[in-house]
Amino acid sequence: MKRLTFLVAFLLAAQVCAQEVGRMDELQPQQKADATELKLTGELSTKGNSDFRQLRDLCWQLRRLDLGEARCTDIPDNALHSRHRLEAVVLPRKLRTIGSQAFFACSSLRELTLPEKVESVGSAAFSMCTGLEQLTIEGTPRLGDFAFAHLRSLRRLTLRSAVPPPASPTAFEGIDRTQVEIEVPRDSERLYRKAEGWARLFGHVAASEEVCQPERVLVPMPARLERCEGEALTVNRRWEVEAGPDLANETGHAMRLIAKRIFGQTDAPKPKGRAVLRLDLDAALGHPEAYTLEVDKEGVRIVGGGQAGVFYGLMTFDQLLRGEAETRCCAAIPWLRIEDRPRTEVRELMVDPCRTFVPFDELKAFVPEMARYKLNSLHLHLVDDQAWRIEIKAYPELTAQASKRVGMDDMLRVDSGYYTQDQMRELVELAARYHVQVVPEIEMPGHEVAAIHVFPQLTCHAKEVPIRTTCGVSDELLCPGSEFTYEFLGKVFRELAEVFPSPYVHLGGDEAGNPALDCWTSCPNCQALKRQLGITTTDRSENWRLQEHLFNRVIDTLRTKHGKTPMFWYETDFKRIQPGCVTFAWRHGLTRAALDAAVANDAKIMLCPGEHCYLDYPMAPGDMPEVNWGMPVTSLEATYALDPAWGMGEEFERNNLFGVAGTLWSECINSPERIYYQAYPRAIALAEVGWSHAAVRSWKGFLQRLAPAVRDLQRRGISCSLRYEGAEGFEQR
Ligand code: TNX
Repeated sequence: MKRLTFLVAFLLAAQVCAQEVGRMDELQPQQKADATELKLTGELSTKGNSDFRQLRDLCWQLRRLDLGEARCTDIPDNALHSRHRLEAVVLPRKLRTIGSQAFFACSSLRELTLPEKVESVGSAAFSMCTGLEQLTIEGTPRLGDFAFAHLRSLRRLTLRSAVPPPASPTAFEGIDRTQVEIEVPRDSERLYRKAEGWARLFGHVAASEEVCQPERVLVPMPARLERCEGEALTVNRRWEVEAGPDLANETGHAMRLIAKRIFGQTDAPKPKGRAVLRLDLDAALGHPEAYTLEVDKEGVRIVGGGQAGVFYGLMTFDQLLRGEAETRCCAAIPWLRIEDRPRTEVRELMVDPCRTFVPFDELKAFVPEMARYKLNSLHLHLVDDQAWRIEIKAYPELTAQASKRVGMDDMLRVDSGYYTQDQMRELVELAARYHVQVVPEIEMPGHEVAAIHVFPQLTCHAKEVPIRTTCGVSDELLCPGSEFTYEFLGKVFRELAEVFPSPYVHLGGDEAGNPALDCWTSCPNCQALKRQLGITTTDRSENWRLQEHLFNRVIDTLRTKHGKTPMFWYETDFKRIQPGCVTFAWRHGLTRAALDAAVANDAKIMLCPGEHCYLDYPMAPGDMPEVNWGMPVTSLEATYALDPAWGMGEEFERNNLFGVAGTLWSECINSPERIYYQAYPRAIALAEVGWSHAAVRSWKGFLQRLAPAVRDLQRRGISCSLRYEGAEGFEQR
């Protein structure tokens, strides 16, 4: 009877959807954007701008999807990645394979049936489908790593096959089995209990016996790692944290870390004996981020050059406990001594909440993850042509009129939201606890269409422009010949200075029109300013001096009034750079020119060359974002290959190198989970580039040490791209 009710409920749920078409190409763009229920019956494509990519990225309101009659045997990787609104899906009857992360974080899905012919379910295919209550598996598909991880709401699992499907031991990771009713064919339960991958779900968990091999698991690689004589320290103990003064924050991290890794394992046997995690400060280490970590029979001792050093020692300890990440925590750690310190000062990720808004809680969640790998700077790109995302009290119109739009290229979706100043203070405070600084960016003179839309007088001829809904470069620029521009920027930067304590402010400076700075040529105010500055030409040739004037005035205010160091994206139009500024080398192929300019002008340089550091680009051909504005590929190996000194030698590194940064421009990143997918694992490669000294780096070693980090990401329900050679399952696909 119960089953009948389910069947009726399911049929109702799957009831023929309102709109029925063969393939997506039969629908108009607006129909895709409006669709809430779709039934596709044709032969579905899986590559490029495929039916699946369109379902995922264009049908942003889709709630029910019926593919039952579709001619489709393979659902590609990431097919409906993070479609939070999707409530019901009927899978194609002829389906054979489901790709990795195909339904990752489809958090509104309630029930699901895997048809009988399905042969394999890729890794993390349904991970984080946190609303899924009922799952039925008709046949015997191979269930990949973390395929159904974190199904927190799962209450009923029905398995129709008498023979257990071959399952990875992690396939059902993070499921509270006391909440799940499992139904298997009569007389099969014994088989399931014994079968690989199922034992865990049926209640048997073998404790880990792993003795951590630090050389194989730490990332970024520490400067020195030495094994010591002695029997490995068993981990299952009663841990106590002892700390010297001024380490309250780090003590909190230490206790949380122990609770997450060691305690709280439901099946762990009683702890045996005591162990101490001792934390101390010692300025003699010579760098606030330096630390030493020792393991012996008493426990673990971490000494930091400053609080950040102690924190990084803890992050290393966490990785030792995680070991190979076959389980959450290893059994023992060998006696050892680590001496570690960073190679570069600033190791940064840039997040772009303009093209796609990042809800505040998701933005906060990004910080602890980057801090695990000793990344220490979060750069927030708060303003662009497509949106203004930060509350400015002097100009409430900015967020009121420019933080909501419909459309980002072919995705006709609503994108709205902004951060209040209080939220930003909260972010700054949270980030500080993880030793991450938050650097705000306000673009000038280009990438400012959102502000110009609100205040046309910011641009030449007070031109009225709509908020931009496509990617690319806009020709409307802030007008350097108008006093209002300076008044506006002055007020904006004053408020920012009160919210963000970081000593740095980023001023943008990139892609100011095409041809560059041309908007100023026909403007009477700009021409008047030229005359004032003694510039005799009226064409575009010396417009760079207007840009210099604009920057100099703003830089002067930032330095004298707010004590800030300005940063900007390097363009060849910056003919002179003020000493002490930080320039970002980002343009593909222009790194050497940017470095030479920085050295010649006694400026610092942040290395984020597109060919290594643009994490918005796909990691391999066909990886997300499959449809984009023509991005090249930035492979994991390319990111890892970055030399932060760019072959310029030690003197450059000492005097001019500021750090390394990875960018996550969000034109094509349309969900928070996809930010992680783009960032990881390349952000881990970048972390090693920035932290580890050349002598301890090796690509092969990195790949080996990355595998446990990736497994741990998956275990914690975080999305990441597996499109790199050496990743589990990469070869087959
Ligand atoms: C160039 S990088 C830009 C951004 C885009 C990005 C896309 C830079 C300083 N400017 O406005 O979002 O390319 O990859």
